[in-house]
This record gives sequence, structure tokens and C-alpha cells, in this order.
Amino acid sequence: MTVNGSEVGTKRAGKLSLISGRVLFYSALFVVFFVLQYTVTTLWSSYSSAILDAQYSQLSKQVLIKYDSLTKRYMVDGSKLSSYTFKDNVLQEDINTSDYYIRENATLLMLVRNWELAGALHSMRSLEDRFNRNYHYDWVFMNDVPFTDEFIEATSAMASGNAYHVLIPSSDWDTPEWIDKDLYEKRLEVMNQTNVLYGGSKSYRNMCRFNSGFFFRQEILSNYDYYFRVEPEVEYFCDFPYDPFKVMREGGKNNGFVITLREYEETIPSLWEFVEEYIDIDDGRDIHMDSNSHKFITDDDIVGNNKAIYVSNNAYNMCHFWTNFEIGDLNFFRSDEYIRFFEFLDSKGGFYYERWGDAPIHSIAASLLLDKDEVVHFDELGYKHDPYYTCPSAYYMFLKQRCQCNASSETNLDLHTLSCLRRWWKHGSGKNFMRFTTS
Ligand SMILES: Nc1nc2c(ncn2[C@@H]2O[C@H](COP(=O)(O)OP(=O)(O)OP(=O)(O)O)[C@@H](O)[C@H]2O)c(=O)[nH]1
Ligand SMILES: *[C@@H]1O[C@H](CO)[C@@H](O)[C@H](O)[C@H]1NC(C)=O
Ligand SMILES: *[C@@H]1O[C@H](CO)[C@@H](O)[C@H](O)[C@H]1NC(C)=O
Ligand SMILES: *[C@@H]1O[C@H](CO)[C@@H](O)[C@H](O)[C@H]1NC(C)=O
Ligand SMILES: *[C@@H]1O[C@H](CO)[C@@H](O)[C@H](O)[C@H]1NC(C)=O
Ligand SMILES: [Mg+2]
Repeated sequence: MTVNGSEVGTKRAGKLSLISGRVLFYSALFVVFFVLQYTVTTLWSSYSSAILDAQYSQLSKQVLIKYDSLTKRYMVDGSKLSSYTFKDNVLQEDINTSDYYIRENATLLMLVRNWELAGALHSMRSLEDRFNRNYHYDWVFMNDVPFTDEFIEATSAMASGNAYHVLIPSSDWDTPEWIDKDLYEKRLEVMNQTNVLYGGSKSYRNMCRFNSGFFFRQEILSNYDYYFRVEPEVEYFCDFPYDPFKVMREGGKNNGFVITLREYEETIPSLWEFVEEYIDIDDGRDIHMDSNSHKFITDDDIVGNNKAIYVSNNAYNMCHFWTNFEIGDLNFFRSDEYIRFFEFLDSKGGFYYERWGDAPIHSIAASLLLDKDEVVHFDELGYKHDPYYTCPSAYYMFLKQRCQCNASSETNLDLHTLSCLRRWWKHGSGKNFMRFTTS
């Protein structure tokens, strides 16, 4: 039994070791199988996901290309400039013709000299074709000398609305008596010698002062609430997608612009000092720093990829709205707030001893006296006054408005470092994303 038992035991042990060997073998096989399967599965899945990735990225590239070709065609690398400042659906909106051609209480306005007739007609033709032929707004022409018959005939014929021609009283145009004549002549000579643009011109100075403080006081303008300033030899590149006067009234806007850029500092060396003096005197009466857009004219940080920092000698960054295109509420200019501001600055003599332009005067007034939402950037209106222009860069808009301009050329000022448009997006109304993404 013992032998047997031991035999049995040995046999059993042998059987056992055979079993455990098999178990080991199968387990090993199993493990190998699973490892292999796992490896194969992993390899396969990473292979197939790589294929999928490739497919997806191929697809998204296609989408991107398609998207790009639709939205960014003709655009300069890196600058996505568009689109609506105050209306989200300009291009989708069907025009409701029943109220489309209803006029606002407004006029087109041109200060012009007789010899500029050809340029005046050129500007009129462009604005009539792109906008006014549907509305027939009045045209008001102003001059410091009487208009010639030829000028009156030709502009009246070109206007689709009524044309009025008015003579500016010399008291609103000429250099006031209290300007120190000797000092004036000396300054003129210096500015002419240092090649300041229009530095030696007296008539240019009268024009700038008139456009700053007197145009809106001309009797004929008391018939209107809004004006649209037009200059000779300008061009409107696109059909207007709306009546800008209506945008002004409905949105409670006082001032509208299309181009904003830096002023030549040598024309306004002491202007900002006086503005600061005025801010102190005002002491919060008319100027509300919490709601106006004063940062637009004082902030000089880098904005976007606008790297060229303009260094000025004071806190004014020289940004202004280009007033050769300007749509404004006459009631703002006629207000005590504006007149006080203008008269304070006028009393300093800088329109003559320096060469203050109406653009920085209007723009500083708008940035200080108005709420930032009372100024509007008309993003959709292509416009040229040499040497710069603006052209809508959203491709659909470009097509739908039948624009004739090149949005991606260097002369499109919006792409230029001289432009203050990004600064306006940051500190003014509209383009909210700029305000939220830049500190
Ligand atoms: N009646 C009259 N109009 C003037 C006089 N000087 C300028 N203007 C007008 O005032 C506006 C601005 O003058 P511009 O000569 O165009 O000045 P600018 O736009 O700064 O400069 P450029 O257009 O580049 O010459 C234009 O509408 C001119 O026709 C003037 O002495 N008399
Ligand atoms: C079009 O405008 C008129 C006048 O404002 C209005 O009565 C009408 O309902 C408008 N029609 C449509 C389709 O919006
Ligand atoms: C300005 O200077 C030039 C010479 O540099 C001279 O020909 C011109 O008459 C001057 N113009 C004025 C308005 O003084
Ligand atoms: C247009 O505006 C002027 C100035 O505010 C006002 O006197 C006139 O009554 C207005 N005309 C109309 C038709 O509303
Ligand atoms: C627009 O200007 C850009 C840059 O100068 C130029 O490359 C492009 O060909 C122009 N496009 C057209 C349609 O003229
Ligand atoms: Mg001009």
C-alpha cells in the first residue's frame, strides 16, 4: 500500500505536474494571445484613428479652405477686419421698400470754392449713385465768396434733391481782430519753412476754424437736424446698405465716421494743454469720464498687431476721426456744451498761431462730451479722400454692396499702422470682443 501509495503518489504527482505544466502552457498562450490581441488592437486602433485623424484634418482643411475662400478672399494675412458695428444682419435683411426711401431731417453739406467745381461734381455723382438717388436729400453748398452762376447751375443739375448755395458772412470766416497780427505772421513763416502741411496758408486756417465753430451756425442749417459732410474729389466705393441718417436717429448717434487716424503733431503742439485746462475747469459738468471715450484719444498701448507706437509729447495720442467724411447731429454742435468747449479753445488763438484742424477739435469734443455709444463707425461705407481709403473687408458685404475698391491693398488705411480703428474698437462702441479680450 505504501509502495502502491507511493506509486500512486508519484503518478499523481506526475499527473499533477503534467496538468500544471499544461495550465502554465495554456495560461502563457492565453497571455501571449491577449498581449498579441491587445497589441494588434491597439496598433490597429491607433492606425485607424491616425487614418481618421488624417481624414478629419483633410476634411477640416477642406472646410477651412472653403470658408476662407468665402469669407477672407482678398484679405491680407493676419488681419481679419470686419464687419458690423451696430447691425448684425445688414446683408440678410431684405429691404422694406415701403419705408426705405423715407427721408430724415437732414442735408448733404459741402464747403467748397468755385474753382473746385469739377471735383465737387465728381463727389456728387459718386454719392448720388451710391446713395442719394434713392432719397433725394438736399444739398447745401457754402462758400466765403459768392458762387458763380456756372457753379450753381452745374451743381443744381447734378443734385437729385434741392440745391442751396449760401454765402458765409465774413464775421464767421475771417481772422478775428483780436489775433495778434505780428505773432500770426511770424508763426506762419516758421510753419511754412518747416514744411508743415498747409503751414503757410491763411485760408486753410480760416476754413479749419469755420468747420470747427461756425458751419453749424449758418442760418440754412437751422432747417435740419443732421448733416453729411462731403468734400470735392472724394469717392464712395459701395452702395449704401442703409440710410446713415436713419442709423443716426434710431441709434441716438451724434457723430459718425469711416476713417480714423493720427494727426500731425506739429499742427497742434499746445492744443492738448488747453484741453486739459478745460477738463479741469469743466470739473465733471459736461465731461463724464466714466461713459465717454476719452481713452480712445489717450491710450497709447499696443493694440492688436498695431505695433508702431506713435510717440507724442503729451497725453493726446493724436487719434482723430477724419472729418472730410462726417455725419453729425447739428443739435450737438449747437449745444451749450460744444459751444463752450469751442469758444474756450478758440480764445487761445491756436487756430491761427498754430494750425489746429477741425478734425482733432471735433474728435476731442466727441470723445469728451459724448457718451461712447453716441459715436458710430460706419464699417460698411467704402470711401476715399486722397491719400487714403477704406473698403469693407468682409467678402459678402463687398459683393452685395457692389464695392469698387481693393480691401487688401496697403492704401486701405484700416490695415495701416497709422489707423486708429483698432483703438476705437477697444475704447469706443462696437467691436465688443476687442474690449473683452484686451485688458
Ligand atoms: N469756400 C472755401 N472752401 C474752402 C476753402 N479752403 C478749403 N475749403 C473747403 O474745405 C474743405 C477742406 O479743404 P481741403 O483743401 O480739401 O483740405 P484737406 O481735405 O485738409 O486737404 P486736401 O484735400 O488734401 O487738400 C474742402 O471742402 C474745400 O473745398 C476756402 O478758402 N474757401
Ligand atoms: C415695412 O415698413 C412699413 C412702414 O414702416 C411697415 O408698416 C411694414 O409692416 C413693414 N413691412 C415688413 C414686411 O416688415
Ligand atoms: C512758403 O515758403 C516758400 C519757400 O519755401 C515760398 O515760396 C512761399 O511763398 C511761402 N508761402 C507762404 C504762404 O508764405
Ligand atoms: C428739422 O430740424 C429742425 C432743427 O432741429 C427743426 O427746426 C425742424 O422743425 C425739423 N423739421 C421737421 C420736418 O421735422
Ligand atoms: C489688391 O491689392 C493686393 C495688394 O496690393 C494685390 O495683391 C491684389 O492683386 C489686388 N487685388 C485686385 C483685385 O486688384
Ligand atoms: Mg480735402
